[in-house]
Amino acid sequence: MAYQLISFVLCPFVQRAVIALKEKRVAFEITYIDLQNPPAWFLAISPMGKVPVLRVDSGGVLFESAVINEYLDETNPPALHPQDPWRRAHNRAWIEFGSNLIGRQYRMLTAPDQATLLRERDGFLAEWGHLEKQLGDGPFFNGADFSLADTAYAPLLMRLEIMERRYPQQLLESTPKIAAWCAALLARPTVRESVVADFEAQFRVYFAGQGGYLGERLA
Ligand SMILES: N[C@@H](CCC(=O)N[C@@H](CS)C(=O)NCC(=O)O)C(=O)O
Repeated sequence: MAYQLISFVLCPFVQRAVIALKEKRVAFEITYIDLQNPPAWFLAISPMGKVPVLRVDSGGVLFESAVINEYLDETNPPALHPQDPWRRAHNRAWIEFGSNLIGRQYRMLTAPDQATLLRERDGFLAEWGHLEKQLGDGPFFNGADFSLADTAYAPLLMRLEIMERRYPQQLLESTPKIAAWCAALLARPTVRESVVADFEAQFRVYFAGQGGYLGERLA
């Protein structure tokens, strides 16, 4: 099975699929597009105009990161979703929660002024508290086994680590389990190799260019 993953270089949702493919040691080709100026061929196959898009060798196309990862998981070993149906449903719910947090992180990065940033930060921390309560002894979301839930949160935590290092906002101080989880995820080779070599530099330049209060302070 040959896969083509269509990506924007900084997209956290595409990164979820990259990590899953690397965990499964499946070969794939990645094609980067400029989301500000998407090519016509991409708009023709992406009904919502968003990445990720996964194209399989039959010509079929999938979109939505959670759906793509479920498909990859069902068709390539090792299984990364828990076997237990309740636990699997629980993980799906928290993957969706992680997608909302990615949205909030983006709004923090692009908040036009400090007051807006602080409001977004408070909202982020309130949601963060719910997540902290879901974690056990680690090192991963479900304990010892790396899972699709980890692929879903690693991109968020990778960006958060950069934000905290460049402009500390105490985003990890009150959630020690998330902090330990973040360290475990960022140490994992498939996570480290899921972005381009100069990811941090590109991330900082991109958000500085958006003109937000925090984005400009990451530069
Ligand atoms: N729910 C989608 C979100 C994907 C998404 O928002 N991708 C962004 C880039 S990170 C995008 O393509 N944005 C372009 C647009 O909204 O026009 C998923 O999980 O795949």
